Amino acid sequence: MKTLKIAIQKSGRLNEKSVELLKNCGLNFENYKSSLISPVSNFPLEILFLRDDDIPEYVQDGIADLGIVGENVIEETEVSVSYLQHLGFGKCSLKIAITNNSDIENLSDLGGRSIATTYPVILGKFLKKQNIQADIRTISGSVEISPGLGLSDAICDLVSTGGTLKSNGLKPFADVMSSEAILIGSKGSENNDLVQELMQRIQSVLRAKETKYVVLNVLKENLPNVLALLPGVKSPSVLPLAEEGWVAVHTVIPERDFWDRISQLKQAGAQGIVVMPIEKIILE
Ligand code: PRT
Ligand code: ZN
Repeated sequence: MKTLKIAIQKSGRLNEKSVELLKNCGLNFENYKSSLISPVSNFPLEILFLRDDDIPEYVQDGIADLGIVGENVIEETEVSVSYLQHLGFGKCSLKIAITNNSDIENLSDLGGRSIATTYPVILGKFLKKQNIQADIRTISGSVEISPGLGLSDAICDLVSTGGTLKSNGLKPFADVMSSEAILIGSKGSENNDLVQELMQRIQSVLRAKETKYVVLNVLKENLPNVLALLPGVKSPSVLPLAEEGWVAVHTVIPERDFWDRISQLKQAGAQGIVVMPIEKIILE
């Protein structure tokens, strides 16, 4: 079977999480910082370490079968690739920001103004949709300093914590797109058996991340109230305890409403609650 190639960022914000995800999929490889290609010893896969901007085209052209990159980069490069899986890291949003003392109040006020960005394609489409004619100034970096230097009236840049905007006297004004890291594939790659195997592994790691394993003890008479609060993969397991009248319940609960669920369980009579991380959840 042909060896697959997956392109990930060589260094930068997505590198560490991309490497961690692939390692959690059970793939053995060296995270060489100095080389471009790293072979995986226990799966027919090679890892290409690239600048993130180059990944979409490598995947589009089939030089790499798969890639991990921010959605913002894919949209900006307008490549034709398959979106295979959102990966839940590298989350940020592309926003238009204005100076704290700007007179811009409505989107239409951007008409005739200049906006500095490294995302002219995405911004251009956004403004066109809103029927706004603004002057897009494409620059290659440090977008946030351009209003202060008098180079533009506004900027359009990625924001995660908002700290960079704040420290440059800027405030968010409009959301253009939200983004996270995504697994992309060359067109048709989703039909490849090895790609499917890798995607299943990735999905089992992502599912496990979103879920916690919980063990708790409860008096039999309170069991119905506790069970009413629990989803489980299929359904919770209930096991008798050595102490008469008590049972242990084993289940998984979603990370997102974790703390609410735990306090509800305590109110329903759950005791000795133990919470554990899950490595993988394989459904089929
Ligand atoms: O060297 P290479 O070309 O590979 O990397 P790069 O420098 O172009 O990209 P990199 O590593 O900075 O970002 C890679 C990807 O991470 C981006 O394409 C996004 O998908 C994602 N990402 C998530 C971010 C951010 N969060 C982010 N905050 N990319 C950039 N930023 C920058 C932003 O441009 C601004 O300068 O961080 C600053 C704002 O951050 P806050 O926290 O102050 O709001
Ligand atoms: Zn880049």
